Amino acid sequence: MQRYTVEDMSCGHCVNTVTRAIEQTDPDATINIDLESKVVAVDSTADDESLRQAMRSAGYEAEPIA
Ligand SMILES: [Cu+2]
Repeated sequence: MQRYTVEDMSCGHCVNTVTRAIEQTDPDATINIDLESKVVAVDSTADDESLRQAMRSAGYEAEPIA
């Protein structure tokens, strides 16, 4: 499970965009997004950099939560 803070997520549209970006990288990913805390939790076989790059390409900077 990888967790990220995505500060720029502000509405359901953002959540959908981030979700789609991750699914394009790993269609089998399990994605849990809490808009209130702006936390994206991803259970995926894709590596960290691929996931962050996918979100970055969609316009969202994802900071890993240690
Ligand atoms: Cu939005």
